[in-house]
Parts: sequence; structure tokens; C-alpha cells
Amino acid sequence: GQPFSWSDPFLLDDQMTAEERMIRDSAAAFAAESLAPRVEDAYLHERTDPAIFREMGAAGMLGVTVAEEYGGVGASYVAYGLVAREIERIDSGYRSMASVQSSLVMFPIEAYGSEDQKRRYLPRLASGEWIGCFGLTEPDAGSDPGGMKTRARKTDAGYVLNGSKMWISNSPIADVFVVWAKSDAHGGKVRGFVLDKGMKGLSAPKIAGKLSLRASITGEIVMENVEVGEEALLPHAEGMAGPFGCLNRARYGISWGVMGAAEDCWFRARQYGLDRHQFARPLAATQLFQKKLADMQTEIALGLQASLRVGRLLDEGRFAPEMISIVKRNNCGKALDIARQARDMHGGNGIQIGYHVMRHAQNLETVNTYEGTHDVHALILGRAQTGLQAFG
Ligand code: TGC
Ligand code: FAD
Repeated sequence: GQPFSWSDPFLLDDQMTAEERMIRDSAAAFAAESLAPRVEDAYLHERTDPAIFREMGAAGMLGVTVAEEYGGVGASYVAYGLVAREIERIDSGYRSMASVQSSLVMFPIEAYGSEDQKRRYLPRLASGEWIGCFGLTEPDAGSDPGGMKTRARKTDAGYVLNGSKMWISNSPIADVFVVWAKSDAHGGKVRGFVLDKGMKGLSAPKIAGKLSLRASITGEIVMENVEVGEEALLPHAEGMAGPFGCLNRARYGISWGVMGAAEDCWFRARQYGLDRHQFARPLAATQLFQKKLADMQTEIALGLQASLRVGRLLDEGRFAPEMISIVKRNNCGKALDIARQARDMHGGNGIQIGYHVMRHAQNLETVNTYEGTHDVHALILGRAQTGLQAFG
């Protein structure tokens, strides 16, 4: 029979194409060489090196699914998921930087933008020369982004934008801002605008003091009478389906990413249990320790298999957003549990930066919350099976 591979129980590797395996391997090499050496310092000192975007670009980590003619890699959503998994194996903050750039900035420009917008922005975002951010959440509109207050008022020359966005990944170092606003010229419907750094009235102060996702910079976006021309409007999206279309891709990528962080915690807990002796035997020789490892292995194997299925359906154009809610919600919740367990299994050492597990656990608190909280995805799934809306 088939020998059992403890670290790849269902032979996930076998289910990828040669191209997907190649992209996965180059992401793993990039993550180990470029990201792993700087993560402890970045996390401890809340330092985000903007050069990481150019390094990611050079390694082909940005715009994995974006067409090659615009500087992307033109690969599958499965390949995109595999990249997210390798980057988040190092840190959820680094995966955040990449997934915002790819799914929340490049995707809407490619899917909803004009030819001019695509030619102007996509190649520079793919190379990492320009850094992008995505402004949907506001101080008073988080789980309910349809309640946003940001407004676009029509003028002869274009639009004037007013409002503020909160908790925006990359914003303090961003060159390109995809922001969502209710537009009076479109019956109050939500429209997307692409703003450039340096526009009058546009600022993006950093939010300091995060105890989670510290390697990834987060800020506000403040718009005070920002005047833009008609060319800033994304022409091919109207209503909340615009931003949600981006969130579908990012949430899917996160479902793979968090499994990478969970795998890192699992592998570290296993090794720690083999190396550390108490009561004259390895911790890994105890039944409680083995049960925890078995639970980790099981949840990760199932989670990866589910994300792979959703990725194949995305590639075939046969996905429904609810499928993504299942994998985003479950994989984030399971990864957070696994990271907390791994922290416990490391004893006192588990709280130290050099053992990595507590950093993952702290990061996963954010990942469980952003892109739709664990409970909000439950309500999306509840609505889909009862027909009853439980949000408001
Ligand atoms: P609802 O009435 O359900 O829908 C309004 C309109 O939107 C359409 N729609 C979708 N379209 C495509 N994909 C989806 N997943 C969609 N969900 C909804 C829907 O068809 C409808 O279209 P139309 O044309 O008929 O108007 O919307 P609602 O206002 O009741 O929404 C409720 C809820 C809870 C589902 C939604 O608001 C929600 O998902 N809330 C969570 C908010 C969220 O995820 N925010 C994320 C902010 S970005 C972020 O966190 C980035 S962090 C990234 C990183 O750093 O990695
Ligand atoms: P709230 O919506 O106030 O929720 C608080 C609690 O109430 C949660 O437990 C929630 O599940 C619960 N809750 C809410 N509504 C209901 C309900 N109807 N029924 C039951 N329970 C409910 N946003 C962006 O637009 N762009 C970004 O780049 C971005 N990056 C982020 C980076 C970080 C580090 C963080 C922390 C957030 C980021 N976000 C970003 C924002 C993120 O998407 C929101 O934080 C998230 O959607 C939740 O919104 P909220 O924080 O306002 O919480």
C-alpha cells in the first residue's frame, strides 16, 4: 500500500499541477530567504520594510492570477493559494501585504478598471514599485460596510471625495488607494475610485500600538475634499458587489494562508515535543501531547483539502461566495486554536519571540476578525440555509 506521509496525509502535492508545484516551491524559497530572517525584528519593533513589496514583485508573488500582459503571473487560484500558504507560514502580516496588493488592489483594477487604468497601475503593482491599499472599513462601518459614510460628489471636472477609512492594511506607505464611496451621481450606490498618493486632501496616518499583525503596517485613510477626475472612477463595478467581488478572492487566499501559519505551529510543536524531556521522557511520548498533534494534523489536512476544492471551483468559474465563507471561517478558527495549543505545548518558551508560536497566535486573532469575522461568516451561511437574514 501507500506509505503514510504524516506531514501530507492526503497527498496534497499529488493534486497540484507541475506549474503549481513550481510556484509553490519558489514561494517557499522566497519566504525562507527573504521573509524569515527579518520577521522577529519586524514584529518586535512594529517595522514594515516597504522594500518587501519590490522583493515580492521580483519573486513573482504579486498578482499571481493577473494576466501576464499586465505584469501578472497568469496562474491559477490554486497557485495563488499556495503562495499565500508559504508566505503566511512565516507571518500573517506578510501574507496580508501580499493579499491586499493582489486581491484587493490589482484584482479590482483588472476586473473593473478601464484599459488606461490597467496599463497605468497593474505593471507597477505587480513589480512592487507601487504599493496598494483597499479602503472599505470605516470607524462606524466594519461588519456592515454598506453603512459607510464616505461620499463622492459629482463636479464638472469629476468627483470630490469626503470620508475616512479605518484599519487599512498598507495605507501609510501606499502609493495607490482603491477606496469605496457612495456616489450621488449614481443614485447613492457604492463606487470604487483609484486615488494616488500626494493628492490634495488625502492622508493616511499610521495606527500604532497593535498587539497583532505587527509586521504589517495599518493606518487610516482620511479624505478631505479630495478632487479627482473622471478617470479615477472604476467604470465596471456598481453597488456592494464591487468590493465583495474583491473580498471573495482575498478571503479564499486567507483560507490557504492560515493553514500555512497553522502548519508552522504544528511542526514546531511536534519537534519541541520530541526534543523536550520531562519526567524522564519526551513530551511527545505522552498521550495528551499526541492527541493534540493528531487534532492539528486532522484539521490542517481537512482544511487544505477544502481550500483546494474551492480553488479548483474558482478556476472553473463555478464558485459561490458561501463556499468561501466556509473555508475562510473554518480555517481561520482552526488555525487560531492550533496556534494557541502550540503555544501551550511550548510551556514558558512558548511566549518567547524565538519560538514563533505566540506571534502566530496573536496574528491569527486579526485574521479571524478581518475580511468578515468568524461570526459574520456564520451568519452568511445561516442565511444561505434558512433564507432568513440575521444581521440587522
Ligand atoms: P447583501 O444584502 O448580502 O448584499 C449586498 C450586495 O452585495 C452583493 N454581494 C456579493 N457579491 C459578490 N460576492 C459576495 N460575497 C457578495 N456578498 C454580497 C449582493 O448580491 C448584493 O448585490 P446587489 O447588486 O443585489 O446590491 O449585503 P449586506 O449589506 O446585508 O451584507 C452583509 C454581510 C455581513 C454579508 C457583509 O456586509 C459582509 O460580508 N461583512 C463583512 C465585511 C468585511 O468582510 N469587510 C472586509 C474589509 S477588507 C479587509 O478586512 C481587508 S484585510 C486584508 C488583509 O490585510 O489581508
Ligand atoms: P464590528 O463589526 O464592530 O464587530 C465587533 C463584534 O461584533 C465582532 O465579534 C462581530 O462578529 C460582532 N458582530 C458584528 N455584527 C454582528 C451581527 N449582526 N450579529 C452578531 N455579531 C455581530 N478593512 C479594510 O477595508 N481594508 C483593510 O485593508 C483592512 N485591514 C485590516 C487590518 C487589520 C490589522 C484589522 C484589525 C482590520 C482590517 N480591516 C480592513 C478591517 C476589518 O475588515 C474589520 O475590522 C472587520 O470587518 C470587523 O469590523 P469591526 O472591526 O468594525 O468590528
